Amino acid sequence: MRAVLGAVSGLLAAFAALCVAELVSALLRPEASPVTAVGGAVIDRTPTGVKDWAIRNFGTNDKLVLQLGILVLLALFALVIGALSVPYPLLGALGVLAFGILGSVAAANRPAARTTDFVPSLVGALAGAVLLYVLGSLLSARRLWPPVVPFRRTPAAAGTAPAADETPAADETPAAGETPAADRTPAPFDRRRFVVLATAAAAVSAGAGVGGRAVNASGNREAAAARESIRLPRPASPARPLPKGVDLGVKGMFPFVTPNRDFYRVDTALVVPKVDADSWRLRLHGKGVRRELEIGYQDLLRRELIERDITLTCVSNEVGGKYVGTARWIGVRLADLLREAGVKPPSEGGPANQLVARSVDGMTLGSPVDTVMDGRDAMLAVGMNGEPLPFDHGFPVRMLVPGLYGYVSACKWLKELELTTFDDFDAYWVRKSWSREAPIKTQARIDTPRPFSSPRKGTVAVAGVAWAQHRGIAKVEVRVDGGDWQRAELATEANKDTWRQWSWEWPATSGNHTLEARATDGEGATQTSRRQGTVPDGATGWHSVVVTVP
Ligand SMILES: Nc1nc2c(c(=O)[nH]1)N[C@H]1C(S)=C(S)[C@@H](COP(=O)(O)O)O[C@H]1N2
Ligand SMILES: [Mo]
Repeated sequence: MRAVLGAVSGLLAAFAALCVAELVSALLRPEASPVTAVGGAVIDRTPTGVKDWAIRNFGTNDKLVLQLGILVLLALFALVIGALSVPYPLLGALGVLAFGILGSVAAANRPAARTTDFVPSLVGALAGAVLLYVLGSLLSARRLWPPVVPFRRTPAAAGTAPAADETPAADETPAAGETPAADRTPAPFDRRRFVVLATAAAAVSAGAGVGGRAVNASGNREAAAARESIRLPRPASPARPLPKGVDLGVKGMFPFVTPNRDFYRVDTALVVPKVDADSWRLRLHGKGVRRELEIGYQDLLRRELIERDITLTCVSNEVGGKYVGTARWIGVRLADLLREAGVKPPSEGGPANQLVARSVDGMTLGSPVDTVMDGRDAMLAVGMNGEPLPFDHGFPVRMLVPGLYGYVSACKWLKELELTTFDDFDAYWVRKSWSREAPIKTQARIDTPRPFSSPRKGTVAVAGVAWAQHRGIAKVEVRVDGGDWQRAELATEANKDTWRQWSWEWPATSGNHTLEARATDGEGATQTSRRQGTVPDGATGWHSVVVTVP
């Protein structure tokens, strides 16, 4: 019974620790809360294979799954140290502290950590440790500390009075005021006191937790209001209006332009950074920079803005996957900024071949300088589909380089650009066994019919999208059950940096059928049939879909 109550006390102590830490981190910095910090540390240390698997299987929910996992482990640990706290209250308290120190160390070692980031976990753990010590002592029917003036000076009591809480022998120490028990049953504990204390602690903790949430929510509301008050200027170089035929309008297809709320999200941020645009600064420096730049958000908006339709793709996108989307972006031409700083690409004799983008959350992404400056619409984007960048997609400023996978180009929450070499610096994902350079691979995806669906006999529209950013799509072919390749109809091309819809009319006959699609890019290269996983530089192979026609 006491062990069970002890375990409950452990849970309560963990809850108290988390709630107090939540409040403290809300006041200091939301990213420094223990679960976020430990989660971030886990993400950074997760083997690439596992991370890639998680991204593929849990999608944007991978972070939720991770945080729930951490909470479950924490709860198990809390149950154990709680049970231990009954004979050994000090041990329980030390257990809570140890966990708090883990959180502190994790928070202090995050890439973009501030010096005070260790505080929330530590303060939370102290609160939890004191609580477990007190509850454990109550359950052990033991004095919290040796009385200053002993109640009685009987020889027996004097011998055991300084009841060292950590010695198990003290278990038999009678509580104050009781006569030493002759039998070996543990002294009764004060149930009422335990219940009152536990309830009060739970209530105070919940209050702290709710308070922390409220502080966070009000911070988020302010950030959202600040973002909503921004008016983006009209771009000097607007996007070409979308030709009528970019959307084939086939049922079951995704729209040509991906709405912001449906745009895939891939990043390592457990707490989305809420950057204040007014105080945001971008620093540009490094090898071959003749004039270092430091500019603010309004400086960027005052520059000549370009508007472009660009399809972004994640290297973790499996064949047939959904980590790809198209948006109309507004931003500043990156090459102009680099030229202003006196940067020359290696092809013109410049010393730096890698442009490293650094985010406010400590992420680093490296792009080839030659690619960024070869005339394509590489940009520092401020707008996405007619609004300032959403927080999830990098507000206030992110980088985009058409034709490169996101992990080597699309830094969100950007704060620094550094010119260096690939020999001198490995960016975050490169250290995790992804390739240094990663142009997007040509892919065709079948969006309709859906896998394992049962389309009706007769004419069935087989349709989807294909992409080969900056090379363009020249041809898409479909085949049924390994037969001859059939040329699909292509939608009008918006530009060669965007995906292109395609469709083919299939005279479907009864039975099980395998549909396959392959694309040929604007340079005449047809995508390979060789199946390769996403690591190290993007998946290859033909997308295939199996259907049953009744
Ligand atoms: N700061 C930061 N920027 C980042 C990432 C990240 O983890 N942190 N992930 C990159 C990856 S892998 C991709 S595919 C794109 C995804 O951009 P999106 O979430 O806006 O679709 O952002 C890139 N930029
Ligand atoms: Mo990615």
